[in-house]
Amino acid sequence: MLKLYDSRFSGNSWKIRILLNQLQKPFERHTLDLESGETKTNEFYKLNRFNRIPVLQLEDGRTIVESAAILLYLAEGSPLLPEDAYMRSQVISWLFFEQGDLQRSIPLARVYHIRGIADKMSQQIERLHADGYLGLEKLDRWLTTNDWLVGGGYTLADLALFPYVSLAHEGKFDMQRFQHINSWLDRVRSQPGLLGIFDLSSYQSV
Ligand SMILES: N[C@@H](CCC(=O)N[C@@H](CS)C(=O)NCC(=O)O)C(=O)O
Repeated sequence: MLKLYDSRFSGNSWKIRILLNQLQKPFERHTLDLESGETKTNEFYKLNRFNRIPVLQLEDGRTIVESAAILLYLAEGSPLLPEDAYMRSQVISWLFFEQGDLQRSIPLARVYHIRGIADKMSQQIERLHADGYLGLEKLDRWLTTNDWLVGGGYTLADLALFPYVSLAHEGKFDMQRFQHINSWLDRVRSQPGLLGIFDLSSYQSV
């Protein structure tokens, strides 16, 4: 059976659980505690050379690291990842955008607030907000004329951007500014099998 190494609050891991649930693939969930350093061990290094989650371990023991790579692997052959090379490239470009333009700013601002160290980190948070807003503005602009990120319906691109964009308010991003993003988030939330971050997948065995 597939094994997913994740943590409770991780948006990157949430992406993978949504996809596994939507594809109805059973998996074993191994939830690690990041604050106590469970990803920093030599043992965990054998699973992920970057010492972080999420990690997907295949039945034969091989691992896939980086959430975008895991999503692409799992979605292969499903309607969420177009077969047509051009349409597929459009999905992949959003995955790169998520990693390059949203991935540091939103998760870090959120983590500082969740861990109660936002006051101490206020200067860093200001910079993260400035950076994150640039990405969110680009996304909102696209959504003024498009209901979905690629083509006429929900794809892996929407799934990949949904977790951290929907969590941005936890990093005190003012999401009231982005009405097109908010409508898109509602459309994504209404997709079958879209789990909440703390929901348990019905396809999970442990
Ligand atoms: N680019 C990576 C980022 C993964 C990442 O930042 N993981 C975080 C949790 S969401 C983590 O393991 N942090 C612990 C650490 O880096 O020590 C991905 O998309 O999978």
